[in-house]
Parts: sequence; structure tokens; C-alpha cells
Amino acid sequence: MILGGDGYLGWPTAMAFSRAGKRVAVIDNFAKRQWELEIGVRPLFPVPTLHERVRAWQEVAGHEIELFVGDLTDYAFVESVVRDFRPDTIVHYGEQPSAPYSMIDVRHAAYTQANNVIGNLNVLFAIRDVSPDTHLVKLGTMGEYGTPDIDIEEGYLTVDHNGRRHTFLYPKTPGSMYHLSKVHDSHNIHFACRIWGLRATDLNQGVVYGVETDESAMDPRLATSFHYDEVFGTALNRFCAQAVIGHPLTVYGKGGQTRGYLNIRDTIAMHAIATANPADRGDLRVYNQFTEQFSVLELAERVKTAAEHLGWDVTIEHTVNPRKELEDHYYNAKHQKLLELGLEPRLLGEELIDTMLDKIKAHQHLIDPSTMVQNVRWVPEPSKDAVHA
Ligand code: USQ
Repeated sequence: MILGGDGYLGWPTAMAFSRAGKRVAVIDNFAKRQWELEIGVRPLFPVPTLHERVRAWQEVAGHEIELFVGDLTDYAFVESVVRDFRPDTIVHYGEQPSAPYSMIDVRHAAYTQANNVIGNLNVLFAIRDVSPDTHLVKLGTMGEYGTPDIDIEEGYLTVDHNGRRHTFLYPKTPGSMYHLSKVHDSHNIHFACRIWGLRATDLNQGVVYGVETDESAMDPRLATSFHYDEVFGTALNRFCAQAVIGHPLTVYGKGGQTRGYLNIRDTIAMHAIATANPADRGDLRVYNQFTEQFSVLELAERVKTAAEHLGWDVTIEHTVNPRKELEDHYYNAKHQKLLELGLEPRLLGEELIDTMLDKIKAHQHLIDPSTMVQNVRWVPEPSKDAVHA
């Protein structure tokens, strides 16, 4: 059962699991489409409705995907779908995913936290009450950890204190109200595993890039929801779209911000691995889900180089950072566990960037340059600290 089955990651995951012969249901309330309308953006590739995509998938692949429409913050809805479908696994992508959206104002911060935390709580209670053996595979984020000045472990940290030792969930210093919502989720899931004996895997995912998967490439109606705008677009996806239309690549501040990144195809592979290897009852496993670390400036330089090889003229612009984040920091995040379970990572090469540039170029006429910079700021006035930190 895929929660958030209409989204950038949820829909491709649903198709991949369905193609692998699993019985799949998608759940969505189409809130993301509402947020897009609210802030005046749309995905680059035309995305048919979920009902249309489910029908197209049946026609193209010959597999049925079941569809339930409803809101995860409505407990009665969540309980009834879990009771009806009885999933072995719930893959939970159904949350507001944008850091900038959560930082617009108090209303958007409160909405993001209420939507994400209550939806996840409802899922935990529904599993406890009607399907306690179900494995929850929850999409967390590497941003839960922030950028501490020590190595980032996979989920837990063992602390020696006054001669005694204890293992805690790794301490979190996230950088946005959205990332905080996922920290709250992680603590609630940990509680549910410890106290009720649920089984869960928290996938602390890095920044995803990519325009398509094996399944989305089968038919234009199966395209995924790719964003390049400031609010919903992520770094590499935005830089590729900017290179295509000749917009300067918007590196925030110095560009030393280092994060873990991964290909959308690896997101799907990692969810398949996590699902095939369920946690034991009472166990919360945490995997750091990314394949490589890059600074934002390195990413922009890679896009610039690839675009220049195609004969395009690309400039990198160090804009004032709208966020409050360190631009020069230590970053060493462990990410061994999924590799140990057999992940074969697809690393970011020029060929992949070329494919992204090609695919985006073919839809260039649909890009709205006015959405590249929307000026959502972390603090009301531009912060000098953020620029020079
Ligand atoms: N950045 C730029 N220029 C841009 C856009 C972003 O320099 O035009 C910088 C940001 O300041 C940040 C880094 O690139 O330092 C990553 O930003 P992002 O917008 O690509 O990603 P982020 O806001 O961290 O959020 C995204 C997804 C979120 C997911 C997260 C994983 O939207 O759902 O949880 O990546 S992680 O970053 O590991 O927390």
C-alpha cells in the first residue's frame, strides 16, 4: 500500500512494485495538486489524474493498481483502508515534502507539521489496531540530522556518559519546519515500535534527482511529477531546467552546502530492498538512503560542464541564500546498510545529466521561468549570517 501514490516518488514506486507482480494499492487526497495551484506552479511533464494513470498502467502493463482517495489526517479513512486492503507493507510517502513551502509563514508551518505528524500517527494507530504485523516503510529525510560537526550514523548514536553507555536515536538538528515534521514522525515511529511492538523502517533519504524510471518511460501518460520551481523543485532538477532555458544556475550563497543525493531509480530500488527485508516486530531500522555526497556548487558545476559539452552557454550565479544554513561545514554521513543488503547504486555521471537535459529540452516550452525564484525566506529579512556563515 503506497501512501502518496500520486507524487513524484509514490507513483513510480507503485508502478515498479506492480510490475514486479505485487498487489498494489495507491492512496492519495491530491493535496499536492492543491498546493501547486495555491503557489502557481505545475510539474514540467503533463501529469494526468491518478485515475487516468491507473487506467493507463492497466492498458500498458496489464496490471491493476487499486486506488483509494482520502486524507491520512482522517483516522476513520486510514483505519478502513488498512482493514480492507490488509497490506504486508505500507510505504509512506504521503506528506508535504517541501522545506520552502513549510517556511512561507506560520500557516504553512503549522499545516505542514499537522498534516505530516497527524497523518503518520494515524497510520501507526491503524497498524496497531487492525494490522499489527504490517511493516511500515516510512520516507524520512537526511535533513532530519542537519549538519552536525561529527559523523552522521545510520539512525542511532551510542553515548558514553559518566561511565555508562546508552544508544539513542541520533540527535536531530533539522533546518526547516518541514524537516522538523519528519523528526517528530521518527520519534513517534520509534515509540510505536518500542511500546506496541510494531515493525518499521525509516528511510532517511537525501535529495532525489531524475526525470524518469523504467516504468514511467513506458508511456507519456505514466510520467512522474517533476518540479523545477523554487518551492517544489530540488537542486539538481532545478539546475538542469535552468540550464535548458538559459537561466543562471541559482547556487544559494557560497554553495558549500553538502548533502546526500540519489537517483530516483535508486529510491525505488531501495524501497524494494527495505520491503523485501522487513524489520522484526518491535524493531525500528533506520537506513540513510543516498548514494553520493555533493556540495551545491559541485552539482551546479557538473550541470554547467555537461551543458557546455552540448554547446550551451551556462552561468552560475551565487544568489543571496534565502535559507538559514551553514555554507561551509563538515559532512560525513554513513550509508552502508542498503549497500550491504545488495543495492547497486547508479552514480551521477555526465551521461545521466545529458539524459535529463535532453528530456527537459523536449518540454522546454512548458517551463515557466517566473517560478524559478519565488523568494521564500527562512527569516523575514535576508540574513547576513546565512550568506557569510
Ligand atoms: N539549493 C541551492 N539552489 C537552489 C535550490 C537549492 O543552492 O536553487 C540548495 C539549498 O539551499 C540546500 C540544498 O541546495 O542547501 C538542497 O536543497 P533542495 O531544495 O534540493 O532540497 P531540500 O530543501 O533539502 O529538500 C529536498 C526535498 C525533501 C527531502 C530533502 C532531502 O524537497 O523532501 O526531504 O531534499 S535532504 O536534503 O537530504 O534533507
